[in-house]
Amino acid sequence: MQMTFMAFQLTNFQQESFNTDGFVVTDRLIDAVELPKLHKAFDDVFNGEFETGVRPDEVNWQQGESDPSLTRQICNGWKANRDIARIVLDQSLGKAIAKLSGWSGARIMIDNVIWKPPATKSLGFHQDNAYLSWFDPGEILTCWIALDDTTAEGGTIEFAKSSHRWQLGEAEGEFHAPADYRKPMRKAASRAGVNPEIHYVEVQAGGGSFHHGGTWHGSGANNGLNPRRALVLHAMPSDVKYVPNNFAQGIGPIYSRYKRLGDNTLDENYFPILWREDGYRTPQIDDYLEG
Ligand SMILES: O=C(O)CCC(=O)C(=O)O
Repeated sequence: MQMTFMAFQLTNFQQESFNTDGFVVTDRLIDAVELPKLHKAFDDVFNGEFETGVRPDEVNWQQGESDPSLTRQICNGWKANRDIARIVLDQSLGKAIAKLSGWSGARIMIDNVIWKPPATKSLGFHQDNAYLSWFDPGEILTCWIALDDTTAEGGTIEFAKSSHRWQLGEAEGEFHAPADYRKPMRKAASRAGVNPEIHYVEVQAGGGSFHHGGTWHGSGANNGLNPRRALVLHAMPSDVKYVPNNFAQGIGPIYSRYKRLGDNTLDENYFPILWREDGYRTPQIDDYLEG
């Protein structure tokens, strides 16, 4: 059974603004009715309660153990919690991502579960594609879904406009709580001879954005009064392959553990295909979502 509940539809206008700016903001990616379940899922995974019994691939923050001044982050929450999985494995989001990027299909690379309570610190600017030299092609396209109303003051995600047209730089700087979260982006802008123009994604809960893997993005401290939670789907082309010689780079050391011996194709158990133009979607996704 297909579990699509929102069926996001991309418009031509959205495609054009994505091509020009390297991102596009949209008012509605998921229905408001989904939000309470997702807020509960966030409570659970940051409390170490993993519905499926599987620990996410990266658990960077846990209640009672971790620094409360940091933005909370977990990667691949979909393996631990089916309410998270229902969103990040959604077919219509996979289709929109493939269309925006011109790929014949899209599969999940990782999700990112991000929770920035009031008074927590920034996340450093980066280009997602700078971390992917162990994949061919090393391309990501990201869907960022706000689970709270977002504001610049509250530390929403921000983009440097048209920065996907600047050169792809080296991965540099801290992701969590850097002293100057925009510094690597400013250096890149200066190399490109550009005065960067920042766009803040200010949307109601359930809205969000898509961004190109070359687009510089990050987010400031939460200086507001409300939490800022976001669920992030990082997708890559359905026919991507491993580049084993580059496993030591970027996030390769974590995700290369899913490589099959003697085979550079990616295993659909760990990187399911969300949508392909020939109609294929990893069939086991829907069994998994039903529990
Ligand atoms: O939510 C944010 O502030 C940034 C998220 C992000 O950069 C990511 O998921 O790669």
